[in-house]
Amino acid sequence: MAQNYYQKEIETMPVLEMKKLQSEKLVKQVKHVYENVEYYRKLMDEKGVKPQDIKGIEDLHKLPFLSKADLRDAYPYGLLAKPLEDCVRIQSTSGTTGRRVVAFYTQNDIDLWEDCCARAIVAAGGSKKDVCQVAYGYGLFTGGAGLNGGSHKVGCLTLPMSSGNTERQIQFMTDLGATILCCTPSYAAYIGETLKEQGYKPEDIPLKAGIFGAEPWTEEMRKNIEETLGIKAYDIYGLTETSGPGVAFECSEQTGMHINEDHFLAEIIDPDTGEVLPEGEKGELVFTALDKEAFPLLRYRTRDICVLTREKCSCGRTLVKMAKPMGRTDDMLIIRGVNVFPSQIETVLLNEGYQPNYQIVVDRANNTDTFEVNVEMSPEQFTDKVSDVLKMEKSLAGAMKTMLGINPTVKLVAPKSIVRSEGKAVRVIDKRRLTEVIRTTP
Ligand code: DLL
Repeated sequence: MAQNYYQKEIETMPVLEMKKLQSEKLVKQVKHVYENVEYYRKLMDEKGVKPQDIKGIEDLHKLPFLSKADLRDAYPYGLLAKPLEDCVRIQSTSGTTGRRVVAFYTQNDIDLWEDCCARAIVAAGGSKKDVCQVAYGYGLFTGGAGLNGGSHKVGCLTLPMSSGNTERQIQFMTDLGATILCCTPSYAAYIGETLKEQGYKPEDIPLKAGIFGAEPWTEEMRKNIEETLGIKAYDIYGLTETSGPGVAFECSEQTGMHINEDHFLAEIIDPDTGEVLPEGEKGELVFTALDKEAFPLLRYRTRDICVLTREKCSCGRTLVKMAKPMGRTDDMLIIRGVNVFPSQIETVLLNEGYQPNYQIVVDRANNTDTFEVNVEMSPEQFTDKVSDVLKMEKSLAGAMKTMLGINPTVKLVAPKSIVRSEGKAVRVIDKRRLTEVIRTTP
């Protein structure tokens, strides 16, 4: 297959040249961060490292890590490296408790982010001749905004659908002849199923490619989506903290995602010791954002478990590849594309006067995640009057929706009916089996 690139010089740059570019950018970025962010200055001072100690990427290991806990501590403005008047946008995702992750962007940050998404669209065969249907959520979530921007940069006719309203998605897709679909893999599967129910065969569907990410998905799921929609399905990875989608993207080889390493310097570390692991070993993915101005990240611990490889790729790109994320080192769940932490549920329960005795059950029915939270009533709260229980469940589900952004089915259960564990409480029963479960840190 003939290859197209969005920024050929970067995407096919010889590795040594790329490392030189990364080194130059890193030196500048560390200086920018040290001079403009007190939080980083403190972290670096505590570790006894000054900007002049960082002469290139070989010195990266000297820098302290940054974690989601730091983002929470520094919320909302503590990690800003540019004056607010230079910032033009925020995007946001769930934090571990009540505080969300808020990322800031200058216009330049948005430009570079959109370039990353444009690279992904072109790698999936996109060009200005395409009609690109963006069915990721718009708003605070980065999926809609990122792919929308990338699609504009490529010059596709962009359909800014946002997620949901599947009937309308199908109507626009078929009436306007969408050729590229961007959404979560589970939503793609759901759209596929609905099309099938409506009597569409893969050859009747105008799509040729899909760019799916934001949650784990298996090779079986890829095969299923490809067959139902008659497309080639490409993976895309990113996180709000690093801008959003487009940190890494798949090419036609479909054997891992190329990291846009001119912007994001990747490391794999041992999640327990913090030691940097050699290429090919499995560990926690850590990113340093080399160009981000407003919300820069040095050695940000993603909690995603992954492997990097630099094997030659037939697409001609020299960018290092990451495997599909293989799990998390924390207890974050991704339900219907939304990040959910059990600690958020606990916060809601305590705020609403419940004890933190609960269990989350996640499953998948008709390609859609089901999300149930069983919560124990205390003896004082207990009632067997059905209408009262329904009212309490509704009110609790509403509070959870406000915190999480998605609606759980809340079931109140009798006091002491959730099995007590003698060790760690089993808070989550995830029946979807999308990744292996790796829990290294409590
Ligand atoms: O999910 C950004 C995104 C939007 C990526 C659209 C791709 C497409 P967050 O809400 O901050 O950002 O969630 C980030 O989602 O740390 C991973 O655990 C998970 N994740 C993202 N992409 C993938 C993927 C967006 N392709 C968190 N495969 C990350 C598996 C993914 N997990």
